[in-house]
Amino acid sequence: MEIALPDLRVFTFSADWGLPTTGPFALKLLSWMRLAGIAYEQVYQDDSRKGPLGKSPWIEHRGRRIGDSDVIIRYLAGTFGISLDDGLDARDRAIGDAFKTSFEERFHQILEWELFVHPAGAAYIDGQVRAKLPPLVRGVVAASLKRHFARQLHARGIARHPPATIADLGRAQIDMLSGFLGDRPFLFGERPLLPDLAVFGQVAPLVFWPMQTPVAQYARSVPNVRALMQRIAELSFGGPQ
Ligand SMILES: N[C@@H](CCC(=O)N[C@@H](CS)C(=O)NCC(=O)O)C(=O)O
Repeated sequence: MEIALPDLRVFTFSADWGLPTTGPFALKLLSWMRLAGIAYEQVYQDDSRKGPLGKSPWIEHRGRRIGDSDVIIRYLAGTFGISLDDGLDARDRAIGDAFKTSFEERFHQILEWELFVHPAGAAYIDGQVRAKLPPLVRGVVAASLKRHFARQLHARGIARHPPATIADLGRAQIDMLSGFLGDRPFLFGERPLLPDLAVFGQVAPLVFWPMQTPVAQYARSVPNVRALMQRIAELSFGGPQ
């Protein structure tokens, strides 16, 4: 059953790579809403500074603006009576949460490094800026974006490593995911839970973007990881478009 919520607007980065948004946390949020049967209007906003926390995604609902994908999910679950109880026992729930945090905190840094710092990713971002902005401001915006993310990734830690170490760390997380998943369709069995969607948000962009960056190439080459991304994209959005 779909709950009619015409007044729920979700602000995300634009769509690309066959996905409804390029934003990893927004991708988790959108797929969670789809699977929960929550109707929403998606609004593209590529400037995360406009959000209440200065990060993407955020929502507007009945006059409230709420940032942070997890806070939004709790708010929507509470407001519309959707249970967040995934039926897991305490041990599996802890494992699921560790997966979610590992991918949203560490792997996210690797994703951003491949997207904003690796030459193939940086060329993509440059192309986006060129396509969307008038010639006069392109150069300034591209340079300031690059500076912003280089600083942020240095502060978060990942950019202090040489590229080969970053690629090793990323591949190790993909191996961990693949090893735990084995031949099951989802992390904990027959249906995707929030940890699956969190991992999907962080890994699907690399699997589906066309740039030949090292961790993306590796993630695509691991059959059960690639299949997990395909499966969740299919269930949530009818497949990568
Ligand atoms: N904990 C936040 C993280 C959101 C986040 O880091 N968003 C990134 C995009 S993936 C962002 O807006 N980055 C822009 C910036 O840091 O300037 C959530 O779950 O929504």
